[in-house]
Amino acid sequence: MIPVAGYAGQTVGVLGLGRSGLSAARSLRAGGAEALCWDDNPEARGRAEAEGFDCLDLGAEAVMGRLSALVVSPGIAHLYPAPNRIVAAALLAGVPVDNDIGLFFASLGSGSWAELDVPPRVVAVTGSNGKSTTSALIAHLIEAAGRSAQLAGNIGRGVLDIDEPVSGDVIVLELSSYQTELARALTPDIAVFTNLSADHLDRHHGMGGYFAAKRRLFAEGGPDRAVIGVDENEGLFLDNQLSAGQGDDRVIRISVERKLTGHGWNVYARKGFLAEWRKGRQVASIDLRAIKGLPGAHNHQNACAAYAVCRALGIAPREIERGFHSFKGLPHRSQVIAEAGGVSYVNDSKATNVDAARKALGAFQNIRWICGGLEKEGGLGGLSGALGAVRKAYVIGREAAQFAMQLPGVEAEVCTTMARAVEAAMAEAEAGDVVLLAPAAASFDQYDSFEKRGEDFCQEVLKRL
Ligand code: UMA
Ligand code: ADP
Repeated sequence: MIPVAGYAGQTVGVLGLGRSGLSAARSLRAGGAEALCWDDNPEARGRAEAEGFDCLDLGAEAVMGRLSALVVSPGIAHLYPAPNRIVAAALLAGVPVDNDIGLFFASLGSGSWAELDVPPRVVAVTGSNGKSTTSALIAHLIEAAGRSAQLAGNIGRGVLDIDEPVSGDVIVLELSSYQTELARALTPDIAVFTNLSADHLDRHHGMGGYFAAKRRLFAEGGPDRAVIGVDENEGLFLDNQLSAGQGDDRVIRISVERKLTGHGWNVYARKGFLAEWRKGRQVASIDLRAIKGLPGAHNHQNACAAYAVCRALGIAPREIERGFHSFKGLPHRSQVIAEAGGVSYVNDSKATNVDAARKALGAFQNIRWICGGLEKEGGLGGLSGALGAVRKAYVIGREAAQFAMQLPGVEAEVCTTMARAVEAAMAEAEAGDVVLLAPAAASFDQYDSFEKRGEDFCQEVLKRL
C-alpha cells in the first residue's frame, strides 16, 4: 500500500467504495488523514464500516465544510452527462476534487522512496483499445528481463494498493479516460497512447472531450518519454505537439499502418515484422508471426508500444523478443481457449465495441463469428468492410434479431443465447475454421460483465469437446 502524502491531520472525503475508493481510504488513513466515506450502495458502506471508516452523506453542507478534498471513484460522473450530487456540492463549496491516481502521483517519492538506490519508475498506458494487453505485456517483458514490475490501475488493482516499491521497480499503470480526466497530478516517467476510437462518449460529452481527457496524461504530466500511436489524427496531433521536430526522440512513434523510417525514434509493424528505427537507421527487427499470445495487427500495435517502453527502459531487443514468446495473452482478449479437429476457439469477449471487434475479425480467417449484445452508441456501421473473413454470424443478445439485420452480406443466424450459438457454430465448423466470440457490444443485457460472458463461452465450448 502507498500512504497518501500531504493530508496528515486533515479530513478527506472518499466517494465510491469499490476497488479504487476503499484502497484510497486505507492509504489516506495510512498517511495520517481522516477518511470520511460514502457510497450509494449500503453493502459497500458496510464493507468500509467493517474496516473502521465512518460513512456519512458527504453532500450535507456541514460535512462538506470539513473536507480538504473529495476523492471520487472513476465510475462516478463528475461532469457529464451530469455531475453526481456530491461532486456537484464539492464544486459549489470549492472543495478540490481528485481521484486515487492524483493521490498516487502526489505521493510519489515521499517516505522511504528517497532511500532507494534506483528510484522506481512509472509507466502509464492510455488509449481506447489495447490498454490492458499493452500494460500486462510491458510488466511481463520487464519481469522476463529479470527486473521487477507491478501492474495496477484500470486493469483491476487500485493504484494505491501496490506494494511498497523496491529499488529499480517499474510500476505499470493502465489508466482509463475516467481516471486521467480527474487526476490533479499526472507525472509518469513514460506515458503511452495506444490509439483512439469512439467510446465512453456520454461521460466526456463527445469525441473531443474523450481525447482531451486522455491527452491530459501528456499535457499535464510532461513525461520524459512518450510512446504515441500515430495511426489516427489524434495520435499524430499529440506527436506534433510533444516533439520539437521529427528528430526529437522524447517521442517514440508507433504504427501498424506505415513504415516509420524518419530521423526520430520509431517502432512499426508491417506484414508481421516489428522494426525499430532510430536516427534514420534500422536498429532491430522481430518476427511477430510466430508469437501465439499476440495474434493480429491490433496485438502487433500492442507489441510495438510495449517494445518501445522496454527499449526506453534500456532492455535489449533480444530480451524483449524472448519475453514476447512467453507471453500468454490476457483472458477474454483474442485468447485461444481450445483447438480440436482443426478448429480453433477464440474468446475475445472484451471486444465490447465495434473497433475492438473489427480488430479481432481482422486477425483470423474462416470465422464463425459469435456476436451481439447491448449495442453501443454509433451502431454497427463501423463493421462494414471488416466482415470478409466471416463465414457465418451466430447472433446472441436480447435484441439479436435487430443486431442480425445490421450485418449486410453476411449469413446470420439469430441464436439469442450463448448455448445455442456455440452449439450451432460447432456443428457447422470445418477444419481450418475459427469459432470467434467478439461481440461488438456490451454484455449487460445478458451478463454482469464481459468476463462472465467470456466464461460462459469457454464453458459452452469446453463441455462439447
Ligand atoms: N457508486 C456510487 N454512486 C454512483 C455510482 C457508483 O456510490 O452514482 C459506487 C458504487 O456503488 C460502487 C463504487 O461507486 O461501490 C464503484 O466505483 P467504480 O465504478 O469507480 O469502480 P471501482 O471498483 O472503484 O473500479 C474502478 C474502475 N471502474 C470504472 O472505471 C468503472 C475499474 O476499472 C478499475 O479497475 C478500478 O477502479 C481500480 O483502479 C474497470 C472498468 O470497467 C475495469 N473500467 C472502464 C473500462 O475499462 O471501460 C473505464
Ligand atoms: P482495453 O484495456 O483498452 O480495453 P484490452 O487489451 O483489454 O484493451 O483489449 C480490449 C479489446 O480490444 C479486445 O477485444 C482486444 O482484442 C481488442 N484490442 C486489443 N488491442 C487492441 C488494439 N491495439 N487496437 C484495437 N483493438 C484492440
